[in-house]
Amino acid sequence: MNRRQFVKRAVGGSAALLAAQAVASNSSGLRDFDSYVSSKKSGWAVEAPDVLTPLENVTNYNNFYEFGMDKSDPAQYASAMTLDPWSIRVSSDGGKTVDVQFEDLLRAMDLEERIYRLRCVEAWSMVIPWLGFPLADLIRWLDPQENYRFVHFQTRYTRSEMRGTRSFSSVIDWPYQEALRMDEAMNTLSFIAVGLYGKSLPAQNGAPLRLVVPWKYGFKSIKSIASIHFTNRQPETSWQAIAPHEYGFYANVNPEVDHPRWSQRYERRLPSSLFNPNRIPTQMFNGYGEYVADLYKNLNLRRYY
Ligand SMILES: Nc1nc2c(c(=O)[nH]1)N[C@H]1C(S)=C(S)[C@@H](COP(=O)(O)O)O[C@H]1N2
Ligand SMILES: [Mo]
Repeated sequence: MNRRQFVKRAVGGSAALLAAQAVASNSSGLRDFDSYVSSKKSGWAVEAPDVLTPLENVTNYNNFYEFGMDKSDPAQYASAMTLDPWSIRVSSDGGKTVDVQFEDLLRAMDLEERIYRLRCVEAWSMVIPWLGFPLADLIRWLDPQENYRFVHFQTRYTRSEMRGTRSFSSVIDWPYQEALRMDEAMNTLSFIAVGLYGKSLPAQNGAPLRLVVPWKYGFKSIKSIASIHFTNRQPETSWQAIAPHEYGFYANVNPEVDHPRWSQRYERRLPSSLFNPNRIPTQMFNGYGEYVADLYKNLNLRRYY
């Protein structure tokens, strides 16, 4: 199937999307109205319930430094990226290297929709209906021959198409890279998105495929993946390499551990404005502790932020 057809097949027109919105609006019933009222009493302007962030915000307020550092740069410039053909180089310590075509990978996966909160380390957040498949399914399909401890991802790096990588103010040693411990990668929440809002991924959101790790700060959710490497050594990750005292390898959302330059206790749920800041309390593990807290039961989360 070509890329535009696959989404239609996967979600059966817009029915699945409507169902997804129903799920989201169910959670904005009485309970959230109560929290809205109590938040007013405690002095907050507005407390936003988990409703889907409008497509407009999801696709126009982005971090994708390959295309520039302003939030509007990716929407303006990411379409310069050649998406077709797209292959992913898959390798492992001591193993062989293969190039997988995106279409072949897609054909092998069953697509599903997942609505996740996305919490950026900069303290804004969104709620996004992704389309994709569990990272665990992809790893099983790729079939690394040993039990490696980490999986390492790199973003496509085409300097000629990525104006942000040519900029003098760019701080990242390209390509952008991220990694997960293997048990994190195999967790049921770790997801590879190939679409959002029922359509294939817009370039600015990391087309044609990107990671989504909803209990970690957004920078772990690496976009436009061009390579996957299985390894036993903890890989270097882009933000940790730039400022290790500010950004850790784990990067679990944690209201108790502040960024050295700002608090992580609250977040701005988009869309927000000066008069309607939508400031809400940040939840431990971004609210996904039930699924992921076990992964860290032997880890000091202050030390391993
Ligand atoms: N390759 C790459 N991936 C990236 C980034 C980036 O600059 N380059 N930014 C990260 C950050 S900081 C966030 S918050 C999310 C934003 O995803 P979104 O723009 O789809 O909301 O992408 C992450 N993935
Ligand atoms: Mo981020």
